[in-house]
Amino acid sequence: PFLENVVRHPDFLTGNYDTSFIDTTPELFEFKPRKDRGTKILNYLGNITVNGFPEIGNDSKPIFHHPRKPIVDLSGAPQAGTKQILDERGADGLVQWVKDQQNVLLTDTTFRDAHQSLLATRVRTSDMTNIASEAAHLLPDLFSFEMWGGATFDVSYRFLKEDPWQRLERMRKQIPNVMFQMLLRGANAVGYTNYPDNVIREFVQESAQSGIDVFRIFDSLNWIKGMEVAIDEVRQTGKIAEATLCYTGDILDDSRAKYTVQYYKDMAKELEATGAHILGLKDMAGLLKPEAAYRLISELKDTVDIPIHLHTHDTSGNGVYTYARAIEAGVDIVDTALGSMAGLTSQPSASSLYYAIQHGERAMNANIESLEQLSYYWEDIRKYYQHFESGMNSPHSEIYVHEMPGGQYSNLQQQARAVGLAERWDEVKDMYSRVNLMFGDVVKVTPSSKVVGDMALFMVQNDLDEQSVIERGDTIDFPDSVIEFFQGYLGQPHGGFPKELQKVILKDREPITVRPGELLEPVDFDALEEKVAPMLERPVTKKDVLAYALYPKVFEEYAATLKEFGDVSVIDTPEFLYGMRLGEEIEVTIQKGKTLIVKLVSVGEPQSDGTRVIFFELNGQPREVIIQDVH
Ligand code: 3PY
Ligand code: ZN
Repeated sequence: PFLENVVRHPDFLTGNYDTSFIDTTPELFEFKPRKDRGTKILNYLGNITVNGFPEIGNDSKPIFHHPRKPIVDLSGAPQAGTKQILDERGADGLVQWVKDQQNVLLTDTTFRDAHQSLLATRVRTSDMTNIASEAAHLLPDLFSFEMWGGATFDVSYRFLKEDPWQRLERMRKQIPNVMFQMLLRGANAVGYTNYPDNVIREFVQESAQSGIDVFRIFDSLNWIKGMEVAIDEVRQTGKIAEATLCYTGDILDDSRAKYTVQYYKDMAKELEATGAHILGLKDMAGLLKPEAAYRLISELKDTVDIPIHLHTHDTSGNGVYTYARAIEAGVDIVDTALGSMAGLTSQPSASSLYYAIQHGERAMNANIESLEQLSYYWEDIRKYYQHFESGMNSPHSEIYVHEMPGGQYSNLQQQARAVGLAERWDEVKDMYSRVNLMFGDVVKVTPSSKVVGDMALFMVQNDLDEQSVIERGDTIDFPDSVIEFFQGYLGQPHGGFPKELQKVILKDREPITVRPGELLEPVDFDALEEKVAPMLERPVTKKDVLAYALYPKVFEEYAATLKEFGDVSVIDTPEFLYGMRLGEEIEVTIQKGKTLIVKLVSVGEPQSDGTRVIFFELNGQPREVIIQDVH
């Protein structure tokens, strides 16, 4: 099919090509869908209708009304924004532009952290692309859209069975005017463990080429060595390196001497010297109290020359107040989410902040009507994902005690449910803070937060406490993530590891103290490509190979689903998660201009071999598929 595409391409036919033809003509890789695409989709729909979505089960399908969308004239290009400034003036020009702004700038996190923190990262690409053009027209004044990275990468393959690179590329086409921002976990990329340097470098290159402009780079232990390779590579792409310090503890609490204002100032200076274009201050759990924000931002503004970008979570309910104080202290950019996707474990609401600072000296440049209109859309979309809500429905000031990142709360809760600890969730939260102290009071953010969470679950499950871990530790097999952490494979914590506990956990394993990337062999991408090729029914791309390098098993399972059901990202979310009702008729657009009309006619009784025949109409023609009923 590739050759067919080449010889039929108009540029090829007219001789208008050179050796870059293949690189500059991506449509050559868009093959005609295989004939059985419709059948694959019917198989998916039949399967979910009979067996339920793996994490939802056979709940009957709720009635969803059509999401409300703002009426926007999409015929012209959206107003130029930060993307054009970056493209025209380069990274340094963009930084200068930020410094010249009097008003506070906003990053909208609705497409990434907001749903990572409220809905276990489950929002699908189609629900984003369905509103992306409107967002580009309505929010041209944003600093950026945070729309990629963090947990969205693996969750996309693992649970949504869709390609995160496609999300990035599709969104980029629809939003040409505002910078795209991603969260990159330093040497852990978008994973939970350190990767070889060449994986980090290639990943940054590929992400930049696919549309990322701002890389928020952090290390889960605030270990600068773990961020250096990523910062260096981002600078080489000409994009923005937002090197980040993670906030933990409480600078105003004298009894907690480990993470002081001086600690953050020293780190900020070092990040600036390492090449940061922007200093990120990442308050992943929402621990930065309003007065602490005023103090810290004021001191950091006096310490570095680069702009400061603050990220918080609203778990305590104090988020807008924290931002208001940070804005008074001179913070340049803050992260907010659209109202209906804001608050609690997510970011503070953009529209609430709008009113809070409306008549102040640094009011934001946003149209409140636009923010509200887009919020209505997400209010409706959020209902699709109700099963993934954490159940938290009021502010939790206990966050100041357990210190759990907003992005982890709903995910850890889901993990606890999966191992039968749903009833003991309060104990898990309490154990989380005790494990933090056992570990020496560490920065908790992915993946170090996952290690703390894994250990907390493990201890509750096995009825262990601090003392029994030490006393009986030599007979206990600790979770792999905990062992790797104490081996130094996530880097070195500030102040080192608690020695006694480290010995108990490692037994006769030797810890490392150097950067793990110095010990890991570079990945052989050609060898991986050969492994990946047979998994796919299309040519392998660098993106597939990178995904496989980061998550071999997850990618393999994704590829298997792709073979069985085709590209399921084209199915609307209600059907994707809940299947179809008897008599229901839906449309599935499998490619531009090609829409399938699918009607569920009947579901047959189970046969002796456990299968059922499902009767559909596909574009008016009767079709049946046979589904194994797993109940
Ligand atoms: C992530 O790493 O995914 C986070 O959001 C951490 O806060
Ligand atoms: Zn966050």
